[in-house]
Amino acid sequence: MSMGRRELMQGAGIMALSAALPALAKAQPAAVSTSGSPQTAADHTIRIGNGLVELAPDRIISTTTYNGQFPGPLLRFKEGRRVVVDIHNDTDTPEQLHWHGQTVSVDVDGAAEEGTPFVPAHGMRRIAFTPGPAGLRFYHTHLTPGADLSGGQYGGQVGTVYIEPKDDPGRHDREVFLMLKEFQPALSRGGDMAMDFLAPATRVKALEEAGESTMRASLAKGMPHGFEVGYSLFSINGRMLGHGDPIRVKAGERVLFHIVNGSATEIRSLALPGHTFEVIAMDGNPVPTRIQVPALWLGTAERISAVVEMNHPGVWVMGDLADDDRTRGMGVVIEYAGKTGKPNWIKPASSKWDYTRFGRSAPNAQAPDEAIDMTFTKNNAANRGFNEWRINGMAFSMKKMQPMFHLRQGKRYRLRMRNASDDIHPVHLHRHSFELTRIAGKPTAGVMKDVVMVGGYQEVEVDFVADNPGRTLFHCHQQLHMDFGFMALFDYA
Ligand SMILES: [Cu+2]
Repeated sequence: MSMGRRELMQGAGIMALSAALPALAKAQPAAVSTSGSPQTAADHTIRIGNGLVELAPDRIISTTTYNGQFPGPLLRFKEGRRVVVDIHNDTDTPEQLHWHGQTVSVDVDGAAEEGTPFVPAHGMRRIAFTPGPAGLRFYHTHLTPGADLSGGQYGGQVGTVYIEPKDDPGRHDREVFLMLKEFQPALSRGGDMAMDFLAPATRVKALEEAGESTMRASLAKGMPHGFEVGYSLFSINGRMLGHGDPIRVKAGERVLFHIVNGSATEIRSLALPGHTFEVIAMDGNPVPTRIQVPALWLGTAERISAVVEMNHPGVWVMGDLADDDRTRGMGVVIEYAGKTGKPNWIKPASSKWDYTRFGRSAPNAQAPDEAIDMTFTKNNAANRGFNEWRINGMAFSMKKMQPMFHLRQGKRYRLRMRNASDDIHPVHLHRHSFELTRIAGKPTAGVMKDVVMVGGYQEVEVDFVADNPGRTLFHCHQQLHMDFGFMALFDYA
């Protein structure tokens, strides 16, 4: 999936031609559901259906995909230029395709909880929208499979979106897109995910005491630990380490990596021995402070755009810090021109992941109009052996789908999130971007995101402006948490 500048320019030329077509489509309503095909051509066509993913020659899995491939096709949009997308659903299950990180309308966002119509089974929907904001976004299914680990984002319905800015400066030599994704999920009791990489590490005593005593009470009643999900196969761009083409680089090149954590449930890390990452954007949005880091950390659905200066010739493994996951596929080979041999992995010096280092330390001048408090709690093994998750004491009901929070258009809100569990929750707000304002007690400003990891027994504060009317879903992006209660709806008064 790597592309040189010249190929990119050709791609842009094709887009310019196809951009003439939507003029015909403009007379149509924003979205139509139909079992037939519309008369005019769409800019992009996505077909949801079964496909084979060859992770390695002896590791071929059958799963639901976009256009029969994994990852789904890379969709390149131009900021502000309207696109028409046909979504065909060749499966027996009504589907939702979510445009993650884009400020689109409820009608196209792709979340049943907000009221987006389903793409009917064996039917299609044509949607039209104006892409934005610029940068790295992605698209994925938005069903809640619950205990069915063949559904939702456990399968292959994930693809990258790149929205080119109106004025693309293009200072890097080339771009490489990386999709991190596990396959073959299975239920387990208790996980082994890294938990100690977030900084600051400050925990809130009251949250810890509440969470620990609730857990102790549950175990004392004889309850087992709630189910977790683990995986046996790991991949980057649909290939296990050693089974895809290496990324071929030249000494002195500056390569811009666009990395998407397409996992249903896992937090991922990524390092390239002997090199550092200059993080230029998070969740597609340029960061105020570009710093060099030895390793990247991405919660589910987080994205990072980072430049690596290729200044350490050799053949290297770029991969996850977790040895188990990397050796089972979570890596890709970086090969310098003229270098041969077995790819090398060297464990980098340990580092912490601190969102505030990418921000401004000066507090934001804009005070919020209103604050919304949220406390996250875990009800151990309470729902058929699965943990039930609650926001302010409420597990989301898919039957009622009632908004919990009411917004007024134009107001700036501060979400004060308190995590009374020991899990890290990568929480996501649909159709809006938020600004990080406080991470585990440390003030920050200027980092705009749509997913943020809230550490175990920690507090995180983010601000957002209610500037995109309609129902808006907030949820933990860990599929198992989301499906078992960790969702809430905002609506506009
Ligand atoms: Cu969660």
